[in-house]
Amino acid sequence: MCRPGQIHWCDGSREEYDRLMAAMVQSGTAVPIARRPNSFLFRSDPSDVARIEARTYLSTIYPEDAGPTNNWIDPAELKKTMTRLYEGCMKGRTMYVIPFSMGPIGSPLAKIGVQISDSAYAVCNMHIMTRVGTRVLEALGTDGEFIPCLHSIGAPLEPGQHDVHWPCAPIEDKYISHFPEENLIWSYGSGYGGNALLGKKCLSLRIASSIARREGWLAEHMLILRLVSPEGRTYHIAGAFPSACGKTNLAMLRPTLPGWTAETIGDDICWMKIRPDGRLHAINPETGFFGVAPGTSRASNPVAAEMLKENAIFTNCALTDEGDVWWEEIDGPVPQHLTDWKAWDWSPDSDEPAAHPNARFTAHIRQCRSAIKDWEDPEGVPIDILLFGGRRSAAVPLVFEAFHWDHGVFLGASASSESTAAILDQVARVRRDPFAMKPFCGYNMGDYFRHWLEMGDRLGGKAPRIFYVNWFRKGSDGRWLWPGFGENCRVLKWMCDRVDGKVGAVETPLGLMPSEGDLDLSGLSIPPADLEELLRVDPDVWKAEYFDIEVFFDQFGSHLPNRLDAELKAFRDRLRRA
Ligand code: OXD
Ligand code: MN
Repeated sequence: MCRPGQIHWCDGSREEYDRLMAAMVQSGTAVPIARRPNSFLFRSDPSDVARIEARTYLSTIYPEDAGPTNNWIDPAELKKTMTRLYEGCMKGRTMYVIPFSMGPIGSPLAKIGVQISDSAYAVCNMHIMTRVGTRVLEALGTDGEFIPCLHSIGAPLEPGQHDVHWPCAPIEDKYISHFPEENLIWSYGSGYGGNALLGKKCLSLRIASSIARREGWLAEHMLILRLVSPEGRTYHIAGAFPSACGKTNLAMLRPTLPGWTAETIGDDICWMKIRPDGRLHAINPETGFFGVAPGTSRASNPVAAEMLKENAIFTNCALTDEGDVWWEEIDGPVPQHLTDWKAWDWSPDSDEPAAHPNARFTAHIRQCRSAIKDWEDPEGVPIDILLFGGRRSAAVPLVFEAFHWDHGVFLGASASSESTAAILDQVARVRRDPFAMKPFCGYNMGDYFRHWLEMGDRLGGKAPRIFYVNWFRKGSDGRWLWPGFGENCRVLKWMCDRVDGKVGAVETPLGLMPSEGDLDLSGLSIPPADLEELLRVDPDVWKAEYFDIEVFFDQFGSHLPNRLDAELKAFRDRLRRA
């Protein structure tokens, strides 16, 4: 169907990576970064800079199975449209066959995929983000199960036709399609990130969440972190936050409290299964980080800054005259001249940022100084604490704990975050992003809530405790009230103390909050008024939130579990009494 010029079976070797990179440097697609050994910059087409939710589809026989938060097209119709696009789409290009494993090869939690792609950029990124190559084929054998992933950038090359530096299809021809009833992924027209690295959002979240529902486990948009107390007690934390809310920074946390340490397990995706000990165990199915570059610095994330010194891929970052990558809020003074992500001259007077706001880095987990040693451990880690949250400049306090599992599911289901508007001074818009899974849930979100409730029933007394956090509350003067980053360990410590029954809590309409003095603020000079505001619950503001949640839940109709409706009513009653 795709009619490629040639076919290349990926063996996953270093030599293969180097050869593909060298060819992309030669063709002008990749720019070597002089200041960072074995690192390369890619500049995408301006139409192809992010995941495109409007062109992402969940194609099930019945629209109800995709639910109101997904774009639905009938599978027969979608396949017909896409088959027409795929006809001859790889003409003049190489078809790469990429066998890959999400999760350690052979782990009871792992899943194998085979991606077919005409993008060498996708192959190199997959090398970093997943386990690629011959050893995966060996594990698959002749009768193993795999998830087929078809990807084309949608830009055939006719003989003699000049190639562009980032070929892709126009927006209206881009399709990122999922057929969960067949465990099948078809992506067409985009070479960027989650649209092209099909192991990530497409397989590990959308398809995996639908498999997980059938098989009784969880595939989540969560970071995974190990926290170790000064006494050597280990806590494992998994946290769901929408994109660009600090998951990578939290995953690479450097605790400021003396004696506490943290280790990184994953920054984006978490697969959790109930193991024979009755607890929820988690693995990170990925092997690398595809992180947002702007905002990353030695101050905000020293671990990431060090991780990116070599062997990294950069996409849509700016370039300095000295031959280094640059992005907004990186360390040091702003250079007087840069080459921006579109390869144009840039100066501090320019109206637009030098790096695209969704510019990315790709780096392997073995380069991450804080990564756990046993990141290949097939058994995963037992989760003690689950976090939900988002970016909210008002209303939502720093931290509160769910009263019980069903309430925790309610907190996840009603989670919200602000997307700061592109236009300055426009009021930030709040969007409900349940479990940070709105763009990634592979089935009806109402059924997803039910699945979470049922997982709680199975876990019983061994269920992790659930907390909600907001690092982003601002004062009336627009200042961040909480220092964030490494100081977030103080909030996590309170959670650990709650798990161990060491501290009490105050009951509020939202949940259980720290009693005065229970948050360890030693060595931190935070004005008492700021702390008060950080933990304030305003019942009037929350009445408006309540109505917003009610409207949001309404769209799920009969798919909304009664138990979640009961939690909503209990919340209303608590607000009435407040
Ligand atoms: C995202 C990502 O957009 O991880 O969530 O890339
Ligand atoms: Mn993500």
